[in-house]
Formats: sequence, C-alpha cells, structure tokens
Amino acid sequence: MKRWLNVWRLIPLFAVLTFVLTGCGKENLTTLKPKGPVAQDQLWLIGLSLGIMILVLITVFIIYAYVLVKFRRRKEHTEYPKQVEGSHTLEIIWTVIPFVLLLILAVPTIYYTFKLDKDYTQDPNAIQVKVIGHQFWWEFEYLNEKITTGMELYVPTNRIISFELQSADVIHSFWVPALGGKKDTNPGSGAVNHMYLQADQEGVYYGKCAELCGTSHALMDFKVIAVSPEKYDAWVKKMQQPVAVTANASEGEKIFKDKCIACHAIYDSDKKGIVGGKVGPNLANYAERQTVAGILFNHTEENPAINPQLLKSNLKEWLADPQKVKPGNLMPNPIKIEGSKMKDDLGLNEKQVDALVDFISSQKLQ
Ligand code: HEC
Ligand SMILES: [Cu+2]
Repeated sequence: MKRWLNVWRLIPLFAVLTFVLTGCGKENLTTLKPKGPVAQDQLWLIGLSLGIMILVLITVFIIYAYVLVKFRRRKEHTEYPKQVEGSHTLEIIWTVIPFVLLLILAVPTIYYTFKLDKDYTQDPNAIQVKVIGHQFWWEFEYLNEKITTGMELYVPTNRIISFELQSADVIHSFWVPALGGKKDTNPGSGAVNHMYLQADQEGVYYGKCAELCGTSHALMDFKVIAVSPEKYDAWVKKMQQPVAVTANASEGEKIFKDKCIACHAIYDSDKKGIVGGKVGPNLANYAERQTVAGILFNHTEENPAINPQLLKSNLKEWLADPQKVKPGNLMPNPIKIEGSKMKDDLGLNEKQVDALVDFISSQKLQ
C-alpha cells in the first residue's frame, strides 16, 4: 500500500515536467499551434506518428496486463503450459501488423517530405530571402528588394517565403517553430540549403538557432514579423527609400560613423541611404526593433508596442558590456573593461555611449 502512495506522489512531478518540456506553452514558440501551412502539415505528421505509437503502446500494455493476470502461475499448474514457439500464425501476425503500421506512416511521410522540400527559389511570386547565420545573430537579405535586416524578418501574410540558407562561420539551424522548420545553415558557398515557410496570420513568431554553435547558442534568437501585404509593401518602400530620420543626435551620429559603421549599417543622413559594414547586424530603423540583440525585449508582455524607454535602457545594457548580455559574441566592448573575455575595445567613455544610445534609438525611418 505504502509503495503505491509513493508512486502517486510522483504525479505532480510529472505534471510539472510536462510544462517544462512544453516550454510552458509559449504561444509563438510552439510547433503545436501552427500558424502556417508548412507547420500545419508537419503537425499532421507528428500527430499521425504519435497516434500510431500510442495505439501500439496501449494495445501492448492491455495485452501485457491481461496475460499477466490470466496466465499467472496457479497452484493447480503442475506442468509446463503448451509451448508455442515456431507458430507460423503468430509470426505472420506480428510481422504483418508492424509492416502495415509502417506503411501507414511511410506513405504520408514521403509525400510531405517531397511537398515541403519544393524549391521556390525561381518562383516570381515568392519572396526570396537569403538567411545567414552568424555567431550569434541572424542576417536576412531580401534578394529582390535589396534590403538587409538583422534579427528581424518582415514577411507578408499568405505569401511563400523562399529561403536560401547559409552560414558565415559554423553550422547553425534556422527554426521558426510556429511556422515550420528546420534546416541547417552551412558554411561555404557550395553548401546552400533551401526551404520555404508561409504565415497565415499577422503576428510575431519567435525563431531559434537549433544547432549548438557556441557559448551563446541558446541566445541566438530572432523574430519573424508577419504583417498584412499592404503593411509589408509600405515597409519595403521605407527601407528602400528612407526619408529623414528625426535626428537631434548628431553627436551620436559622429561617434557612430567613427567607431561603429565599419561593422554596422545604419541610415546615413548625409548620403540619404542605409550604408555601413556587414560584420554586425544592420541597425537601420532600430527604433522599431522588438529586441536588442534578439533577447532584450523592448516591450512588455502585456503591451506589444515598442517602449522607447525600454529600448534605451536595453541599448545601454548592451553597450555597457556586450559579453554580459551574450557571452562569447564578437562585438568589441565600447568601453574598455578590465579582464573582459573580449579583448578589443573601442575606447569610448560613458558620455559617448549615451550619445550613441540617443542616436540609435532615434532611428525610425519614415
Ligand atoms: C568589429 C565589429 C563591430 C564593431 C566595431 C561594433 N559592433 Fe556592434 N555588433 C557586432 C556584432 C558581431 C554584433 C552581434 C552580436 C551578437 O548578437 O552576437 C553586434 C551587435 C550590436 C548591437 C545589437 C544589434 C541587434 O541586432 O540588436 C548593437 C546595438 C550594436 N552592436 C551597436 C554597436 C555600436 C553602437 C558600435 C560602435 C560603438 C558597435 N556596435 C561597434 C560587431 C561590431
Ligand atoms: Cu547558432
């Protein structure tokens, strides 16, 4: 009796584990609530295989329990029971049943494998995006629109987004659980992978790197922002022909052009365009970013609108010590930090960093 009590005590533990394993059901980071046709097909396959497995499990357990009770040894059993090894009937039954089950599993799996592997890279109706994985951030290049973004991928709803996947360093894996996935990004130009996704509804879907790629692998997050086709077109126009940024931050812009522009692109008020290096994420239109570095949220859970105060404090946190936010990342410390894992620094002081924060957080394209 006591032993049974102990087993029952484990149930709350299993209940808690269920929540842990499902990530507490984060709405936009789950394969179980698909938000696009690819994820829907994949969930259907998950459901089918899980269904077959559960069916087998339950059947085996029921037979097992039945046999255990029915054929247990009794006092009147003085002889060996009838031996059934080599029974053709039984062997055929337990060969045919798994064969049929595997067939039921295999046909749709093969069908969807080919369907979901369809190459849309030449499709003029699809949006062509080159994804480049970096330690530990994501770069998105819109091949036809000639736009580059970091950490955030804008897409219109109900359009195929065709991806060309590559890596700048080690192997990463591109995964947007609510929309479908996932595929590796490989280093080397000869190892390009393709996949496609589509979002049915507007929303922000969380993306993750799904291949252990270094110290901050778990922090290599990005967002897919699905908007209506009209909003998407407006966004593309804004990125292609940016008009003046409300700038009263010329001090910050000067420092940025001196210290940061070799690695980061941003709107340049002299050249009237988005210019700069590609070593780090593109910082154009940064005032509309959901996060700093993909992980420090610029809005609260209750209010999805970007909070300028949070954006500033997150930027400050990042620039004060990037290694603290994302250990092992490759950005030099803006201010020299003794004993930091990052040896390089840009020799700035706190006042200069504040000016940079003002400048970057004012980057809102019109
Ligand atoms: C040697 C190249 C390099 C220089 C110089 C550099 N950065 Fe970076 N920066 C990076 C890299 C790489 C990342 C991406 C880090 C990560 O997320 O792993 C980054 C990330 C950032 C981010 C977060 C980006 C995002 O997507 O949210 C900000 C903001 C930033 N840098 C600002 C600056 C500023 C301001 C300067 C100048 C003081 C600067 N950086 C100088 C390489 C550089
Ligand atoms: Cu990665």
